[in-house]
Amino acid sequence: MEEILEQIATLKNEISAATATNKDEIEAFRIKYLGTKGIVKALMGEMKNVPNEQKRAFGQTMNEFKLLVEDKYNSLKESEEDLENAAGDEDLFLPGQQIPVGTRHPISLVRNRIISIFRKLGFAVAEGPEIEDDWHNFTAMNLPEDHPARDMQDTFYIHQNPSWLLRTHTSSTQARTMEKQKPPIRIICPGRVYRNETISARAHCFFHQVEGLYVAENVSFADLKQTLYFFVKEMFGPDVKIRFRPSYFPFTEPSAEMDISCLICGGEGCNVCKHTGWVEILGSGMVHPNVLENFGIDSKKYTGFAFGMGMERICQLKYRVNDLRLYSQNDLRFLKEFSGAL
Ligand code: 2NL
Repeated sequence: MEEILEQIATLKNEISAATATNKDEIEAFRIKYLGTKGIVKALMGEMKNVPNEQKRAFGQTMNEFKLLVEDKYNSLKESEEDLENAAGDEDLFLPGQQIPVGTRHPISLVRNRIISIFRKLGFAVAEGPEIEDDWHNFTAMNLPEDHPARDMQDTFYIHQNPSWLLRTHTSSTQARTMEKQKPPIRIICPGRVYRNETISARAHCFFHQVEGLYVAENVSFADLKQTLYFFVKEMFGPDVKIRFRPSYFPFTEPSAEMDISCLICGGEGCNVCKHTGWVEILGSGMVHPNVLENFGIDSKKYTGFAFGMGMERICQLKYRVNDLRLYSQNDLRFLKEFSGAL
């Protein structure tokens, strides 16, 4: 009897320590302990050799031992099933389904680039409404009602209230800044503007403009030239050349248009520059004293320069887009062309 009890104690330790990593090992455990020729059966068979007065105690020990073996067997089976489920057809470590990411619109690419270039020079970004009143869009910009230059900027009027219109340039946003803020003012205004035009490859009823404004004491035309020269070198590379041609805008005096050397032919002459070696990229000038005075800015004390450019034009030169309509047709073949662009 003593011997068997010792044997059972050893077996108990063995069973507690037992492990199984697959079905075969679990089955081997079952056969070894619970099988018809297994240890539990064999020990039970010892009952006949146990003296009568100890049979009861031995029976109890054997029942406990059998329960222990069965518990262990069940827990081995459970942990194996857990493992199997985790490694089943739901592999949580597989990569997810790829979500296709879009590309940035070329106008957005150009706008972001322009903003980051002017930010280096201390220009803040100002934004304003696309629906404007006559004052901010025209009159305050030195374009009185009967001014012939208004014809060039014919736009769309709001039916219910014709004193509201769709802005023709982002000057209106610069106007709103001058209303609120005293000089020094150094801002750029990117945004969508509208014109009443028949849609073609070279004209559209809306486009995207960036205007810039710098008003402070002693701002000169030299500042204007240096600022814009810095801009085109950052935008188009260090070898680009610039030239200014006299021009006319009601809101600037003097006014000038700026050309850059043709990037396609390097100045040799090609179709893009119409064999002149130069392409126009923006309009600019010194802010007209009337415009400053319209906002209570003393034009004797302060001067300023301003400029305006079409982002579509910059985009056309940078990415060779030759039809304005492409920008708003949402043709994926066109948009995907810009997936690698910066
Ligand atoms: C162009 C030309 C220009 C301005 C815009 C401006 C703004 C204020 C005062 C004076 Cl607040 N001028 N803006 C000046 C010259 C040209 O735009 O070709 N835009 C697409």
